[in-house]
Formats: sequence, C-alpha cells, structure tokens
Amino acid sequence: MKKSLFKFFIIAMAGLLCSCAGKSVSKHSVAVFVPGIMADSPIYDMLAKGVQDAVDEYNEGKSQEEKSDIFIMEAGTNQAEWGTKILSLAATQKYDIIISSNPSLPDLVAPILEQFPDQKFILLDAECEGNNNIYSIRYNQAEQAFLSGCIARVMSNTQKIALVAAQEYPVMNNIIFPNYCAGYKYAQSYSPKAPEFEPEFRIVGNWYDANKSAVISDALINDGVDVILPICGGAAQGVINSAVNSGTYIAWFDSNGFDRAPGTVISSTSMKQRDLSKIVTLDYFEGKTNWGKADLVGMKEGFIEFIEDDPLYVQSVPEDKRNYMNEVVNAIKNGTISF
Ligand code: RBF
Repeated sequence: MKKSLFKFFIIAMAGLLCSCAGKSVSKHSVAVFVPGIMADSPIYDMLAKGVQDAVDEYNEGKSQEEKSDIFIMEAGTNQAEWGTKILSLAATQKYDIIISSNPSLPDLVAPILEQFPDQKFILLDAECEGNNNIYSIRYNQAEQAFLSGCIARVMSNTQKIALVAAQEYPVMNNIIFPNYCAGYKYAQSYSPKAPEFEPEFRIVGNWYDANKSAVISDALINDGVDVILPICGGAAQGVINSAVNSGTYIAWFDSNGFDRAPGTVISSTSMKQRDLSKIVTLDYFEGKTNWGKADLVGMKEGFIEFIEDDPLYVQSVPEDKRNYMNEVVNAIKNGTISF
C-alpha cells in the first residue's frame, strides 16, 4: 500500500514538472521599453511596430495558452526616470525578454542584472559585448551621417550646413557629427572651387522643445546656413518649420521624411528598425539569439538606406546631384568608402 502511494506521488510530481516545463518553454512574454515617446521619434515607433509584427507572426495559429504576450512601456522624455522604469519591468519577473533601443541602455541594464540575473535583454541602437544576458545590435550611423553631410553640401548654395542635436552623447560626438563633417569635406569633389566651412553644431537640450529648436534654426539660417540635419526627436518639427518659412533645406535621419515637408526635405537616410526589431524578436522566439554578442549593420546588410527612389527626392534634387549621390552610395556599398 505504502509502495503504490509513493509510486503515485512520483508520477504526479513528474506530471506536474512536465506541464510546468512545457508551459515555460512555449509561453513567452515580451516587454518593449521605449526610452522616449513613440509618436515623436520614428526610431521608437519602428521598434514597437517591429516587435509587434514578430509577436503577431509568432502567435498566428497558436492556442490562447501558447500565444506570446506583449507589453509596451513608453518611458517618456525624463531620462532620470528610465532606470527605475526599466527596473520595474524586470522586477515583475513576468517578461522573459525586454527589448529596447538606445545607446544608453547597457549602462541602465547592468545594475538590474545583479538583482535579476535571469532577465534577458535585446538592445538595438546600442553596443554591449560579452554579457550573456544581453544581445545588442547597432546601425552604422557613420554611413548615415556621411551621406547626410554629402547631400547637405551638394544642395547648399552657401556651403554652410548645420546639425541640430537634442543633446550630446558618445555616438553623437564620436560618430554622427564627425562623419557629417567628413561627408561635407568629401563632397568638395562635387564643386572643388566652392568655399569650405566647418559644419555648425547646435544643441536643443532635450528631445521635445520645438520652439527652442526653431529659434536655434532661425539663428543658423540668419548666419547663412541653408541645410540643416535635425537629430532631436519631437524638436525636429521646429527645425522643419524654420526651414519651410525661410525656403532652406532639411536632411532627414532615421526614416523616410520626404513627406514631412515636400521640397524642404531633400534627403532621407533611413534605418530599417522595424525590420530589424522583427527579426531579432523572431530569432529570440526560435532560440537563435547570439547572447553576449554586439552586432553592427549598415548599407551592405540592407539596414541603412539612402532613399533614391522617392518621387519627392527626384523632384527636389537635380539629376546631376542625384547622380553624384548615387556614386557615393555605391562607393559605400562596395567598400571604396569605408568607416
Ligand atoms: N532619438 C530619437 O529619435 N528620439 C529620442 O527621444 C531619443 N532619445 C535619446 C536619448 C538618449 C539618452 C540618447 C543617447 C539617444 C537618444 N536618441 C533619440 C538618439 C538615437 O539613439 C539615435 O542616435 C538617433 O535616432 C540617430 O539615429
């Protein structure tokens, strides 16, 4: 009697263990942490959409029990709160994966992992090598910035161009602005006799103040600047307004921005953040994530594009200038120009 009771207990325990193990393998819960506001920043809008695409694809044909959950947390523009907000996500221990996008994330995530060592993170637009809880992948923003500097110079009548940034950060100071300047210098080959200036750099101080960015842009335009690259989230609207009012130009970063101000926006160097977010999420579901690795993707891999086929590009940029830009694009793709 005792023996058979024991046997029953063992079988029941094994059954329980199996069903738990089965559940934890098939049921995913995904959290997307947006360090900012989706509506103002294409990079975040594409992140949320790409992860949602992956979850929808993964859930197709699955039972309610097996479907992955998705929760999107918009952390807002107060960067001082981001650490606590992402910690609160990890503390629920509900999400097997937290997906985000920002170069500042690795530093925010490191202390969280000391408290929650099982939490996994996928970080786009970030670099973090050698931590087995983190997979990171960033874009070759040097390519984007170089092309923006080239087209800005080619389209400028005054040879004076500027970058209006929301704030200084290592990627901005070490990659984006220096390569914007390098692109400007390179494009001297388009009009060798034109005078050469140093591209201007201005800081808004946040990612939302469109009034301040408009004042900054007005002052730049007064000084003769006639092409501006805004990298300042919601504040970019102020730069656009100022450029539209003065008949000057905008080079757009991260997404296709031509229809934001037709005739004013003369270029778009887009990143395929929606596609990449979907791919890394599906890879995670399939157990293919390269934990601890830091990847980099650019034009060759098809994740950065200098948009040449938009009718508004064709209308706004004369043919010889488009041909020149096409040569630069090809030189980057075939490695003649490398970063
Ligand atoms: N880019 C945005 O488009 N919107 C943002 O709100 C935003 N916030 C950022 C906050 C920090 C602390 C840092 C370091 C970068 C931020 N970026 C933001 C910039 C983003 O990472 C990337 O450099 C640019 O989008 C250019 O590709």
